[in-house]
Amino acid sequence: MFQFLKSSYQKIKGALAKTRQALGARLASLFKAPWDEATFEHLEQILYEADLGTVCSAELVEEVRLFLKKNRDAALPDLLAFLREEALRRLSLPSKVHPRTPLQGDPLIILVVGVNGSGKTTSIAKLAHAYQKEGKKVLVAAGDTFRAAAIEQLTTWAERLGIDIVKSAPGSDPAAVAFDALTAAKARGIDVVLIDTAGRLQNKTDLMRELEKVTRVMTKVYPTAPHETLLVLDATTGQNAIDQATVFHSFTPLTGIILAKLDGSAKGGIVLAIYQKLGIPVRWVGVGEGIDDLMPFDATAYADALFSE
Ligand SMILES: Nc1nc2c(ncn2[C@@H]2O[C@H](COP(=O)(O)OP(=O)(O)OP(=O)(O)O)[C@@H](O)[C@H]2O)c(=O)[nH]1
Ligand SMILES: [Mg+2]
Repeated sequence: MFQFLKSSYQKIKGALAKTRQALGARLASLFKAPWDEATFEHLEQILYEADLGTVCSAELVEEVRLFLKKNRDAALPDLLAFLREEALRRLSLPSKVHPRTPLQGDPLIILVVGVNGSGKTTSIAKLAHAYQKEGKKVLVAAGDTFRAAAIEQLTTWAERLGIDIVKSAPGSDPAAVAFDALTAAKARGIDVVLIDTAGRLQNKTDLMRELEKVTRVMTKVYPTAPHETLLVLDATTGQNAIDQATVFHSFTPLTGIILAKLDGSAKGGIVLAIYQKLGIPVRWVGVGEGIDDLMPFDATAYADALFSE
């Protein structure tokens, strides 16, 4: 797997700084007076506003209630430690989705989907770079045939990284591009194929159906493809991210999430909300616009970064 950079923990911590600051200061304010019913309501509101979702926020409040009953002298550091443990416990529950393993000798094929502007193309470039650093031969496919600029954007990244790209004319069928990319991967002995797609709103059914076709066509070249379907979510989106994940998952079964733009968000709690609701893990987090600003998701680092002073 990937070599964990020593700085990765610091980067995640940095990216969650806004969420942590918002949470930490507000959680501290709960200890200004003895806890009563209003304090618990306030706690629920704080968790909800960090995007932990209604169910997760309400459950955590009940757990904190029990914790404080048993630990009457608990102070802020104790509450934070408890919430950290609880977040980690939730993220350690078994995932409901499973990436497929490529057959012996086949490349790893990753389809990347998401709404407009969520960070798909940038995340593909970052992922390509990460795999490249592992010594893998990477090919990207410009499956966003919707706009000429989208093809150019991926071409620029491919040139900069010195990796193969398969593309077609603007307006052509994205399924055909995916098919060509897999055929090229087979011929060229590629290790990892990353397929970009056009941004689409989850309520546009025909565009969602197009994704079904893209995945169907892939199986003609590699029966087990795609091995991974990653949904890119913009961490600043809020609770609509849950709806996006639900609908995309129903059209193209997801194996994981790339949470982009965590650096600009005070709503890092969405990771917990999505895992609670759908059991789909965040696999990568985007922490900036640079090529190295993508980190493998680490639940311990995340829980630590979310709930600390
Ligand atoms: N700060 C920050 N910016 C990011 C991150 N990921 C992507 N971006 C920026 O978000 C903007 C949109 O990124 P794209 O990768 O083009 O998004 P996309 O999903 O491919 O967009 P469409 O193809 O138009 O649907 C760009 O300006 C990126 O630099 C991130 O992790 N952090
Ligand atoms: Mg794009």
